Order: sequence, then structure tokens, then C-alpha cells
Amino acid sequence: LSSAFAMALCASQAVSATTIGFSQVGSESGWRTSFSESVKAEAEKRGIELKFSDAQQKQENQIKAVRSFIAQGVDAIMIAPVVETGWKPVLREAKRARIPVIILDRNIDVNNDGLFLTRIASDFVEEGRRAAQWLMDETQGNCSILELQGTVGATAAIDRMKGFNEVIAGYPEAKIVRSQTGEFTRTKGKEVMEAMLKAESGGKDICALWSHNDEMAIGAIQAIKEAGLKPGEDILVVSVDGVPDYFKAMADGDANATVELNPHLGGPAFDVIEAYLKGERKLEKLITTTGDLFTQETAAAEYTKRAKK
Ligand code: GZL
Repeated sequence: LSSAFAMALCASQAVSATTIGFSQVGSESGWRTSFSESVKAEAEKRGIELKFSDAQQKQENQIKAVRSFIAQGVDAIMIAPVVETGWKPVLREAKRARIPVIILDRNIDVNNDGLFLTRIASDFVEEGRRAAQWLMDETQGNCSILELQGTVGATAAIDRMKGFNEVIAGYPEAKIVRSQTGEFTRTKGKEVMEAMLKAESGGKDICALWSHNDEMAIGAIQAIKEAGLKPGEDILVVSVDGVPDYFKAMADGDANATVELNPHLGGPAFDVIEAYLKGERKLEKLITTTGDLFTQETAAAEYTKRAKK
């Protein structure tokens, strides 16, 4: 009886769904919500049981969620880290519990490679370079720039700034005259842009806004209009993410360019996890992609394509 029971038991375990815990930053931007929706849809498609946690952009909530996933004994954990630091203790706990971890999107600063399997992300430095190169070509390298930074300490903000500054360093007439965080949100982006325009005598000498994401840029466009200036003309607007609302803004002439950010990170993450759970141990440490730069020329057609989804 016991061997039959044992066989039945392991048969039932063999077919039980893979359970994965996903600690997501929050829902601060259109890109973030499409990233979350894409992961949930992919889990559904693969019959994966996904435990989803939204941390409202607070790292302590992310760490709590990871601890809860460990306590529940999930098969794997995915973390989209809000900032780079502070992850070692909880990743050591996951390692002790022998639960594999995948890092999605932004990076973490653990140098001990054994603490996560793979990171799947875009190359944020290259995104910054592409945004800057477009602006330099558009203005012949003569431009006073306002910068809306993303979340302080987030890889996306650190690296986009790095890439952008690397390119404009080659143009003596290009200068970032003010730079402040808008925390990747529309509301804060508008608020900070209002303050920066005021501090720059209404923005009449400002040539462009460089925003680390579309969400803040959309808020800033409102502030530029309320300051009596034309966004996309008086002040050029260049950003990153490629969310539908931003394509609409470009089609309306209120914004000029954006570098698209791929939100479909769930598929590659689940591929790595499924391979690992099947015994694969030779896994890529980093799987990276970089989106294309889009401008007003194709914005209307691209918006129609995206809005339908
Ligand atoms: C970058 C990602 C950023 C997006 C923002 O990959 O971390 O976070 O650009 C989001 O929209 O808030």
C-alpha cells in the first residue's frame, strides 16, 4: 500500500504547478503596469502559480514580500528591485532556503554572484546615449537642458544619466542647467518641472527637457503649457519607455522622441526558472535588450498599433 501511496503522492507533486513569488516595485508608471500585466499573462499562459506583491515603491515592502515567499516555500522568486542597495541579507535567506532568485529590470549591487541566477533588463546606459544623441543631432549640440531624474538610487536613473552625460560631454554648447528627481511619476514630474521652469526665469532660454521616463515627461508637458510655452517646440522633450500616452503626445506635437523599453520580461524569466528547475546549471548571468528610439514621424502609426493592445 505504501509504495502505491508514495507513487501517487509523487505523481501528484510532479503535476503541481510551479509556484513563483514576484516582488514588483509598484505601479508608478504606465511602463511598470504593462510590465506587471505582461508577467501575469505569461504566468497564466504557462500554468504557473504567480504570487504577486506590489511594494508601492518601498524597499521594506519588497523585502517583506520576499521573506513571505521564502516562508511559503515557493519554487522561485523574481525581484524587480526599486533601488540597488540593501538586498544581501534577504538574498542570503533565499539561498539558505535553496530558492533560486531572478532579478528583473533594475540592478542590485551584490557582488557575490551566487545570490541570484540571472538578471533580465535593458541597457539603461545605451538608452541614455540614444536619447542624448538624438537631442545633439536635433540642436547641433547647442542646448540648455533640464533633467528629470528617476528614483534616486535606481539603476535606471543612475545609468540613463551616465549614458546621456557621456554623449553630451562631446558637445561644449550642450549643458544640463538643472537636474532633479521626479521619482518616475507623472505628478512629481509636473511639480518638479514647474519649480525648475520658475527657477529658470520661466524657461524662455531652455532648449529641452531630458526625462528619465515618459510618465514624468507627460507631467512636465502640462507644466510647460501652463508656463505659456509650447512643449515639443519651445522646449523639446526627449524621454524613455515608449508608453502609448507618450506616442500620443508625440503625435500631438507636444513631445519629440523616446527610447522604447521592453516590458515583456516575464517570458525570459520563466524560461530561466523552468530550465533551472529541470536541472540546468549553465545559465546566462545577464540577458539584456535595448529598445529603438521613436520620433514624431512615426508616432501616430505607432500609437494606433499600441493603443489597440
Ligand atoms: C526602467 C524602469 C523604470 C521605467 C519607469 O527599466 O526601472 O521604472 O523607465 C519605471 O517607467 O518607473
